[in-house]
Parts: sequence; C-alpha cells; structure tokens
Amino acid sequence: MTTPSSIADLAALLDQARRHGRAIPQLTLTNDLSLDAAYQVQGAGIDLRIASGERIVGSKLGLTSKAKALQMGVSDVIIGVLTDAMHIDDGAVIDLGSGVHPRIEPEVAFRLGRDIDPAQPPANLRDAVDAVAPALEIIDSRYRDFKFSLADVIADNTSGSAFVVGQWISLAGGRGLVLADRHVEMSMDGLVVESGSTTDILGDPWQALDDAVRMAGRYGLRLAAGDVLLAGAATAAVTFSPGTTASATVEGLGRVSISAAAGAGNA
Ligand code: OOG
Ligand code: MG
Repeated sequence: MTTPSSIADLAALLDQARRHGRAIPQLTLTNDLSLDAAYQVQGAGIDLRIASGERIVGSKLGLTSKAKALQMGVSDVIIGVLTDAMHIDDGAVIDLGSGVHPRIEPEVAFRLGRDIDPAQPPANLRDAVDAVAPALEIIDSRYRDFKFSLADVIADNTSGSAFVVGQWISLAGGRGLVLADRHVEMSMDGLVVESGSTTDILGDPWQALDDAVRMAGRYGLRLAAGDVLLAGAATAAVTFSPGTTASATVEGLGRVSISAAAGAGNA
C-alpha cells in the first residue's frame, strides 16, 4: 500500500506523462500498488483534470474482450473515467501530437437515461440505458512500450485518451434490443484491420452494464443521466498513426469514424 501523499505524487507523474506525451516506467516497478490504491491514483488524476477545467462525461470498461486481455497480458475487467476533453465528434480530425503511442479499438457505447445508484440499482438495469451506438476508443498508455500490470493500467485511467461515438440509436420502446452476436469491423483507410463480434465483449455487451455498476460502486465512480459508458473493445487495438482514418462498424448499429491529422510526430 502506498501512503496518501505518494498517491498524489503518482497521479501527478502520470498526468505529466499524459500532457507532455512522454512515456514513464511502470509504477509497480518501484511501488507496491494494490488495486484499491491504483483506483485512488486514478481518482486523484481525474481530480487534476477537473481542477484544470474538465468535466466527467462517463466511464469505460476495459479488458472485457479475451483478445484484448491476451494482447495486454492482464485478465480482469477494469473501469476508467471519460471527460469532456476526451470526447471527439464522429468524423472529426484529431491531432495525435501529444500522444505517446496511440492505438484505436472498436467499441459499443451506452448512454444512461437516468442516474444509477450502485447501492440501489434499478431492478432492470437496462431501463437506465436510453441509447446505444457504435464507438471507437483511442487508448494511449503512459507507460513505456505500452506494457503494464493491472494496477498500473488502472492508475493510468485504463489508458483512456479519447473516444468517438456514432449516431445514437434510441432504445425508447425497444429495450429488448439484442446486442450480442453482431459482427464488428474496424478499418484503417478503408482496409479491414480487425474483425470480431460483440459477443467478444463479455459474452454480451449488456453484461458490461452489470459490471460497470458493480465496479462503480466498489471504486466510487459515478453513473449519471446523460453519461456515456463504453462497454469495452470487441477486438485487439491497432496503432493509430497520423494521416490515417479509422472507422468501425457494428452490425445493425452503424458506423463511426475518426481521422488523425497528418504530420504529428509520435514516439
Ligand atoms: C487498457 C484499456 C483497455 C478495452 O476496451 O479493453 C480498454 C489497454 O489496453 O491499454 O479500453
Ligand atoms: Mg476500450
């Protein structure tokens, strides 16, 4: 366990790495970091972002797909926070200039129609979701070589960097919408680079909602009306390079895309 002051120091270290796009060694190489302490570092990092004017707009689950867990060598679901500064419009061009080594992955997004109190969740959690959409998440580990332990990646806000949501599909009157077993494809400049199925997200993306409520309750994250919840990647992530356009389609849900501005150098 680390002391409260070192939690603030670790959060500051990660925050600087993020802002300057400079990778740092894994915290767990020199710190004995429990998962609880790692979530405290994450929370302290989010507090720094709020202090600099950002707003929380949602949360994200990670390592919900076996392909992702294998790719990263870790094996437990994790949760992180989304802020307004991380939100990118569908079809927009972003500057990866301050990224360390950005990657991109296809996701399913939920939008909450009401607050969820994890201590007293609604009997049918799906009632709290008012829309779903295809999404892309840009992840960017602040650790060297994109290598980390579970505690490291939790402290690093689960590698959260940016996210793009496609057109929302309202669930009004249709909450039985089946989300499992939908084909997912991610393309780079029009060429398919990853494909999979929404079943790869915990067996069914709806399961992410249960897990998010459990994890949010345990680690004190909020689930508020209007918040976005990223259910987790359906495939492994791929490098997102300047001058390329990434797009994802989720069968029956539509398409979402984002371009990286040309010319930015990345480590
Ligand atoms: C951790 C973030 C994982 C997902 O959807 O599985 C994640 C990482 O792979 O760096 O966002
Ligand atoms: Mg993700």
